Amino acid sequence: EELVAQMHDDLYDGLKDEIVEGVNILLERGWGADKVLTEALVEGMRIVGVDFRDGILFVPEVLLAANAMKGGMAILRPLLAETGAKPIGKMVIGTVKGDIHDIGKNLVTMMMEGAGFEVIDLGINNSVDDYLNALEEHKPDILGMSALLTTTMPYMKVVIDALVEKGIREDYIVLVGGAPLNEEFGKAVGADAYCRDAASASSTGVAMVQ
Ligand code: B1M
Repeated sequence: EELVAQMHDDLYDGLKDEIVEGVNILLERGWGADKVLTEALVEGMRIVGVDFRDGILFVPEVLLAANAMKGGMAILRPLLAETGAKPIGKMVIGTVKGDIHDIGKNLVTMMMEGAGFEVIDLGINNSVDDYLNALEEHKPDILGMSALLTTTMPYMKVVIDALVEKGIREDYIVLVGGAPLNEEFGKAVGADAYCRDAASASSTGVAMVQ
């Protein structure tokens, strides 16, 4: 599809208006919201990530790409969340302390909402106290944590250890995710599950609240 290739370029160039337009055109052509998300936006951001890693793109450019991606996600969000059903559970989610990456977390939020969860999104840079306060206030079934940096992912263990220490670890299903994590890490920090992507987060969440 020519338009999808064009959108990868537009995302790379941080062109928000073009991304918004591209998303709308694909939807008009009958594409499902999840297909637009995966093939046009997530794939485009993957390409950006490769060149960021290789020093071809820098933070300002990647910020523009992220901003363009968010413009597209804003259109898809209500479509993905369109279930109309009663909530099947509640989730508190946030990116851990020291980490400001939020695109993946936002996708997880969208997919969880689409699967019928009520989601309380704490945003980025959350301390142990931020998580604890939110758990106390919202009493969710699931706590979700996101980390995109190898330097911030160990903080997930700090949070889980705090839950254990307070004797409330078993009150919640703890799901973790983010590009640098893996199954083994999830086990090592004491999470209930590691989620490779937003789709597996929602299917794991659905399976675990039942
Ligand atoms: Co950052 N950054 N970044 N960055 N950035 C990465 C993560 C990096 C891998 C790039 C690279 O070098 N290749 C690298 C980390 C290296 C490492 O730790 N080993 C990196 C770096 C180094 C940095 C800075 C330190 C750069 C600098 O300042 N020199 C800095 C750190 C800032 C900080 O956090 N303190 C930084 C900054 C930024 C921007 C601000 C420019 C921007 C973020 C904008 C934003 O989020 N609002 C940015 C971006 C965009 C990226 C890349 C290019 C893309 C991340 C992304 O959005 N991916 C990224 C490269 C990469 O990951 N390949 C990179 C798309 C998203 C859909 O995927 O987030 O993986 P992802 O989420 C997936 C799954 O992981 C999973 O589901 C999602 C959807 O399928 N998932 C979960 C995620 N969270 C989950 C939680 C769950 C479940 C599943 O809970 C249940």
